[in-house]
Amino acid sequence: MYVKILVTGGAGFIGSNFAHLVLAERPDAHITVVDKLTYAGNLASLEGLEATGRYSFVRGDITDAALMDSLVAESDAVVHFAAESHNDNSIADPAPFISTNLVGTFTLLEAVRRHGKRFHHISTDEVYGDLELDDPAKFTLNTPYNPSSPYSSSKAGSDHLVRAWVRTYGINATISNCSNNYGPRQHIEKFIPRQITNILDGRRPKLYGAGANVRDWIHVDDHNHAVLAILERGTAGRTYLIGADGELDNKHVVEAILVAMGQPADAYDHVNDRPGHDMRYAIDASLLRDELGWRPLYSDFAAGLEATIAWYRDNESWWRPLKEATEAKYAASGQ
Ligand code: NAD
Ligand code: TDX
Repeated sequence: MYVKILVTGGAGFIGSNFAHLVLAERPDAHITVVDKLTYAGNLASLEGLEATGRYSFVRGDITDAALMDSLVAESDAVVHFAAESHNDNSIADPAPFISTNLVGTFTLLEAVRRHGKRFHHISTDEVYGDLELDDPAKFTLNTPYNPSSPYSSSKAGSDHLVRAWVRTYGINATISNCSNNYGPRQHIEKFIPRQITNILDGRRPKLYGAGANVRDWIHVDDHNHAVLAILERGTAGRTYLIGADGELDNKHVVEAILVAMGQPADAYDHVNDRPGHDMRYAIDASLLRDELGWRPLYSDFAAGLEATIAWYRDNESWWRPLKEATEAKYAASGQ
């Protein structure tokens, strides 16, 4: 159990859900969120946490070494979510991905090394590249790193930095590589919330290419319960893969969203494909299940999707200010 937890990137999708979950489920925990509030950060995602009396927010950049040094010094553990997270943005402009994902992670590692604190690094299954559609294999801890995009290569580099700091300096760190998350408070540039808010806004969903690409979907709360289990009970130096056996192709997902929202299943547009688009991701999470006893609570994707649709329907004030700019950016690349 760690009392004072520093959450980097806590105004983003997964980090904000982590802050809500930890403060609800760990009555002794105090969370400090540090976040730069880029286009992806949203203070509205942290509403309600001040009332706990166990939450504070610092606006700051993880590449700011002096700030990270003082925040890490005051904490018992760091859970590092902050990143530039969107593949399409990394293709248009890789520079912030190098700064935040690589230099930012390095900056935190140096502070953790100086102060001897527990560190958990949040990463992605995309570091492994992709699998063929007809391949029965899933990603395991033995799969070689083979990232495809500027985003996934910057995350792969950050994983290597963490492992090197464990081996060379003996820091107390763990890594998790998770598959695609869905749920409330996800930026509407991402696939599922983009399509839900398109339909709510009277626009047609947009499918890249033929839509045969497969993603291994997991609810954000299942991801965060796994992160908490690793933080509290994981073995120092180890990497854990997180996934909930949720493989679906994009065409299936867009059709499921349309049907759940009372539209014809084919009321979507095919748009330009993503350059270098990974075909399939699939996670073997057996270490997490066997060593830590983790199990997903959301085993029914259709039910989790319904709840996510309801959240966007009920929280238009959260996403409405983002919609025009997000769609204008996609329109410029024919997506
Ligand atoms: P997000 O884009 O929603 O949130 C990222 C947050 O980091 C934002 O609040 C942003 O303001 C903040 N940030 C960005 N640059 C910063 C900087 N230099 N200093 C401080 N804060 C900064 O991302 P997300 O989807 O919540 O992803 C969180 C983490 O989980 C990332 O590390 C990502 O690689 C990883 N991940 C995401 C998924 C997914 O499906 N979304 C899956 C696996 C792993
Ligand atoms: O409008 C769209 N239409 C579409 O067909 C969008 C935005 C996406 N797609 C496709 C591309 C992917 O095959 O849907 C799939 C999911 O796309 P994203 O939501 O952009 O996610 P992905 O690129 O798979 O990466 C996500 O999961 C792994 C997160 O954004 C990463 O941060 C995480 O590491």
